[in-house]
Amino acid sequence: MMINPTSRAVFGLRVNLSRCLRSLPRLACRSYSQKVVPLTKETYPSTARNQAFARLSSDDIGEFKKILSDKNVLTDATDLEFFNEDWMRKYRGESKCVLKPQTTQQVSQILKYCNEKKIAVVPQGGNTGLVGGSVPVFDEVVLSLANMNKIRSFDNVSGIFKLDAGVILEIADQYLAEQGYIFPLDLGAKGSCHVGGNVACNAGGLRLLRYGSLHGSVLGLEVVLADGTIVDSMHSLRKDNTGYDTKQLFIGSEGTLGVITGVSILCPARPRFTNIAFLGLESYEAVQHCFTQAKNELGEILSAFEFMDEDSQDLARKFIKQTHPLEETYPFYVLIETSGSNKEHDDAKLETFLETSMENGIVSDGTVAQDEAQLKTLWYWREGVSEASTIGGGVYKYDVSIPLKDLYGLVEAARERLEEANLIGETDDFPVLRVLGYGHVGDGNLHLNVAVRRYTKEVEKCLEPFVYEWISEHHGSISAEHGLGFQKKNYIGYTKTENEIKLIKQLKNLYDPNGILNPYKYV
Ligand code: FAD
Ligand code: 2HG
Ligand code: ZN
Repeated sequence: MMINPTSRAVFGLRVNLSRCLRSLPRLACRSYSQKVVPLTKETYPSTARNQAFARLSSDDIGEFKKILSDKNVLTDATDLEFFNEDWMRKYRGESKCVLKPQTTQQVSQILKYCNEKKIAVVPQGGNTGLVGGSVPVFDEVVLSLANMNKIRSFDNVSGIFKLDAGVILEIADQYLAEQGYIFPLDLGAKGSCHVGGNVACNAGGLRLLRYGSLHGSVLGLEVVLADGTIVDSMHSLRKDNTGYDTKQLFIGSEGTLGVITGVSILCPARPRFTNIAFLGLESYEAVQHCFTQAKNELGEILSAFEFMDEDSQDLARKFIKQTHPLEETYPFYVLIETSGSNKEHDDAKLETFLETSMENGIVSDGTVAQDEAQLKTLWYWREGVSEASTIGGGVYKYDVSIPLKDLYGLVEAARERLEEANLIGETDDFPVLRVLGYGHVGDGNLHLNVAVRRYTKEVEKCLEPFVYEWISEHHGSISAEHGLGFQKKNYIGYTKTENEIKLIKQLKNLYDPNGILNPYKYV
């Protein structure tokens, strides 16, 4: 999108962004060049297999083949690899069977059978989750929603969209774009993750600031319970005050309460004009001032406010291997997106905001996208950090909510602790390569990434429970958007009270008395 040329003068667009556009790597794809990921049961031996769960027999496979066609029951070791291993290459299970149902009825039959036989099941979407929740810990059966990928209906007056849980987020959004609408969630893994997976972990993403949480936009769900019961609440109502709002329980339940097979979601009209500014700032203080000013001056057109520190951009430079949008380096960077319906109005607002922030010294440098391609490129320097963090071979990821004033303090504290322990350095002798901080300032959500050359117990012990204690002391949450999964199952107490945890356990027992759904995770 073009912005008024005068703002270019303010910002001195020094970099020819079109140079950055060549061969950007696709987001959320994985490299299999590294050595084999150790089994989770070996890395975390304190978690024992629940012997109440049955071992899969050839009779069970036969039963599954009666429910599904042969090609949708995977048992070949090579076919199973992707489903057993998580995106970070940190967790690996040893499931012997992946089931790929095509209908809700088939999901129901599978779960009914597994519940009766006490066969543990891991529901899986695009397998892009970042807490080890989407892969088996031991020999659980994987129930992949990948074949449930049909769009069911779209109402272009109300914006209500109904679709199967296995539709890939980007495909859902492309469909809506053709109708002049937008999916109210966007994230770096959009090319691989499923809308059902997004709902299951209550993903936040890059525009929560504008469109709010899935707890608000999801209007209804179709869910299959552990015993095979199909609960159809695919409603089309924005307002419904009858009884408990049970769908909310499944949003963020990470596959522990039921399998989501359908989603009904309210989608807003697609903004017609979008601007992106990518700014360099001297301090975290300046980032906070910039946010306040953006809210005040951009108001209703502000649709994203993201920040990145220099370490995160330095790894992104190494990963993306293109020229950075800003020539100079800065301790912090901010990406601001505006979206609206009146180009002149939006451009004028952004220009005033940029001029004021430069004049009062909050922002030191910046660039604005001039067209759609540059817009994507600037976003890539933010979205690509998640993948860039894996460049050394592994990464410890923490996604936290902390009151804004303390947000970056966690990155500094973690860095200091790793330095004191002599675990971080430029050469291969050190396990830790870099400590990165970035995230959704607009939502008070920090991503602390510790990029490592190898996963080691020494680093993990240095970080955990230290990170969780720090968050708790600063009145934060140990998960802002990625959930608990396997990684944080022992740490929920740092955020939730004893009675809250008791309630969660009671609900789990009620919905899944045999505990077959996604065991060893959550709590
Ligand atoms: P999976 O990874 O397959 O599963 C995630 C969890 O949900 C698991 O516990 C699984 O058992 C359960 N599950 C999956 N499908 C179902 C279902 N149909 N029914 C019941 N349970 C199910 N997250 C954010 O919140 N914001 C971001 O900005 C963001 N950016 C990301 C960027 C990258 C590059 C990557 C790799 C991940 C990112 N994530 C982000 C993590 C994020 O949670 C996921 O990408 C996405 O929401 C998971 O969807 P999925 O289909 O891959 O689910
Ligand atoms: C993001 O905001 C995602 O980019 C992923 O939530 C963060 O990889 C991460 O730690
Ligand atoms: Zn995020």
